[in-house]
Amino acid sequence: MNKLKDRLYHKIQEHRVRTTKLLKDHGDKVIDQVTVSQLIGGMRGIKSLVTDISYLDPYEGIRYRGYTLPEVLKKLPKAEGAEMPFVEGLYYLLLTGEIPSLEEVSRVRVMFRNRRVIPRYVWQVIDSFPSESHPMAIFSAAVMSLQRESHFNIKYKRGMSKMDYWDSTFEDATNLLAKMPLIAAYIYNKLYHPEKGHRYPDPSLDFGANFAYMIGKDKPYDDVSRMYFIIHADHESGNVSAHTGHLVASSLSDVYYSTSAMINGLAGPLHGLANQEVLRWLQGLRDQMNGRLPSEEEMKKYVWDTLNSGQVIPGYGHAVLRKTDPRYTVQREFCLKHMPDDELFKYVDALYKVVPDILREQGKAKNPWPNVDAQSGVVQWHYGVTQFDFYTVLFAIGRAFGVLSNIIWDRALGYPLERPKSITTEMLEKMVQSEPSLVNTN
Ligand code: CMX
Repeated sequence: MNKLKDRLYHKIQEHRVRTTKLLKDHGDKVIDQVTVSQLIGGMRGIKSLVTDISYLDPYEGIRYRGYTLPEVLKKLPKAEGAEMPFVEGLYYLLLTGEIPSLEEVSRVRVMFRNRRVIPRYVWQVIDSFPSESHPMAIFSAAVMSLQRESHFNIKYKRGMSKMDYWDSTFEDATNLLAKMPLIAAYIYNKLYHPEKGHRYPDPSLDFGANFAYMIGKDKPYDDVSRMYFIIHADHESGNVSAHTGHLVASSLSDVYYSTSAMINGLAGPLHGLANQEVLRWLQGLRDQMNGRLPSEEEMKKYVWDTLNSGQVIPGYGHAVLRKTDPRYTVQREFCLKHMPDDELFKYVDALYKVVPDILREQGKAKNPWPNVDAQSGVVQWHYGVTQFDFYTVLFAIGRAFGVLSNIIWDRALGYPLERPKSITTEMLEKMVQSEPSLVNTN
């Protein structure tokens, strides 16, 4: 067994006892109540999932394994001269809850490097897509096509103990994670730089630096990649992409099916695709201004026009957060250091000054503050990744770390098939009439 897997197994054995005890001693304890508005309103806030990989506090933002993002970025080992840590170290942290040493990260790097081989049929699947296809559709299909490589499926068919599900899931997850940047880079080069062709990975480079190399970007884009993959990795289990991955995997579909489904959920404009929408919306403003920076009044008018036409302001608001997203702040600080004079960055910064007040005045959004997507496209644009429909693919690579770490743990702890109960509107109407306490909105 490799060192990471060894450590993970140790953690799993410790944790199984806790889950078993909770179920055995407290299985009937009530944790939450459900209101009618939650039932009709997308299940907002109902405590109905368990994960130890990350926790999202509405005011503080995300913590991975108890660490805030600034702590994660500070504590995880870095390459010499790098500003951002190795993404491989994040995988170790998400899986085990421990900050790895440089040596432990080196071992994970070798493990990823040895799994970078992509079967030829994956390139053929990508090549068969029309060039106008959205990169998220191509990415999802390419991941899906790898399904025949699943170790979990082979072992399941042969007959495998439930206690061992996590092991082959770990193998599948690690294989897929190692391959995702290569697939994404191939899609990028094919769609946007066909004249340059495919670039093979550089075995000397880490996850983030190799991705930068494969899409032809110089420093500091290696740090941009690392930052991007790390900050997008997880946002606890209820968001659409994480929940989709978990749900699909709960039927014992393998990680290829689950990750492809996760990518499809992320591709919606209310979720990961918002990073592309922000850029599209900002371009609209820039076009109206003929390239000059708008005055505060002009900016306010653009925001109000968007709202009055019934559209949302992309990159603002959140289902859980009630303050500025720390993922926005991490990127903003990177921008202030590396690109303070960037024109788009100035637009985004100017928007930060006007949008929250307008959303408050409109009175609909519960959270008027920016989320991660308000800032991330600007960083990519600055370093020449101007094809904004590609941004969500980058988000998906990062998100796969959290989703796959969760699926490994789901299997380790024997989480069952997910199956909430639904009722009809008529039943609901009858229930609220006969049981007034059910409509208590406290
Ligand atoms: N602009 C305009 N209206 C907004 C808004 C925004 N940025 N954010 C919320 N609202 C509106 C909602 O559309 C809703 O309106 P209705 O009552 O007419 O349906 C109302 O305010 C209440 O919504 P909420 O409870 O504050 O927010 P939700 O939990 O329903 O939705 C989210 C959260 C993110 C979908 C929403 O804020 C939004 O659409 N934001 C813009 C898209 C975006 O940036 N998405 C990315 C989120 C991060 C990510 O997942 O990547």
